[in-house]
Amino acid sequence: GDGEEGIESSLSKKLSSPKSQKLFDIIISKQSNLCLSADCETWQELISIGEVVGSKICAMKTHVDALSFQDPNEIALFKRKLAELASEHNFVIIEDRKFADIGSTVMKQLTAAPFSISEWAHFVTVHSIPGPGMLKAFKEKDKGVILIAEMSSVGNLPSILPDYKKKTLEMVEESGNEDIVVGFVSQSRVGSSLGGKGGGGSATCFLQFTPGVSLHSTGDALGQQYVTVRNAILERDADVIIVGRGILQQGREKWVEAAEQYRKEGWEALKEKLQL
Ligand code: 6AU
Repeated sequence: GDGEEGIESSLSKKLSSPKSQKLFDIIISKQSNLCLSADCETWQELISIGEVVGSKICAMKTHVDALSFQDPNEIALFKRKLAELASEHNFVIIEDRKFADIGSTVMKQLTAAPFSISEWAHFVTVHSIPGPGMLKAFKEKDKGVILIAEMSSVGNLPSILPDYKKKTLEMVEESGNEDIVVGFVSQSRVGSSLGGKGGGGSATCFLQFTPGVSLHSTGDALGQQYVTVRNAILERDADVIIVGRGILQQGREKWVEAAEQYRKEGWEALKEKLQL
């Protein structure tokens, strides 16, 4: 509607690709920059939570190889139901596969049965370690790429190594792959900010996806570190917050309530940051 267009045109920055623009449009129209990290034990549970919180999220992130399936028929059913949910509730599916190999191998991992990731995921996460050649595989399959520039866990090498983040950005720009790179998983800004601070008005911007967000915890026993929703968006410059256990661990009866809390806080902070 008119309201949405008003908000979009008030964004003076240009997004990297039609794919990031599509996600941004969903964020504006659903007033949600919440990506649910649906790290469930079974595919049935993942579909249940999608049904319950689908209206509150702009994206759902999966780890398909961490879900229990009894047989290939269940995988086929899962893929169909997930695609139906995404189209019914208008959210993007991100498979968090963290590809990290040469293009030829990545291509097989992206397409091979039974998961056939390229059939149902809109975006996939990818490590920058192998260099720009592998990006062609994702371009060929028309998948949006979210590159890992920095991680949330204690001692992660991307955060420690000098210039890792900068080189990850340069890799995209110098290889001319802006059009398939939707953004970065990061704990701080990579390139120009979509928000008021930093970056020129006409610069191309990537979306920043920030995991390690919780309103209930500061970390786990295996190295995860959390910041609050407002901290992630206003201090670290996240555009999309990725939340898993912060919602999932509230229990089935509280999934909606918890998702609504993260959506509301996230949206308020995003409006503040972007001065919408
Ligand atoms: O909210 P949590 O801690 O339950 O889940 C966080 C989710 C998990 C991780 O695999 C993922 O976010 N993640 C990533 C991603 C998205 O690539 C990067 C990172 O640095 N930290 C992180 O937790 O599914």
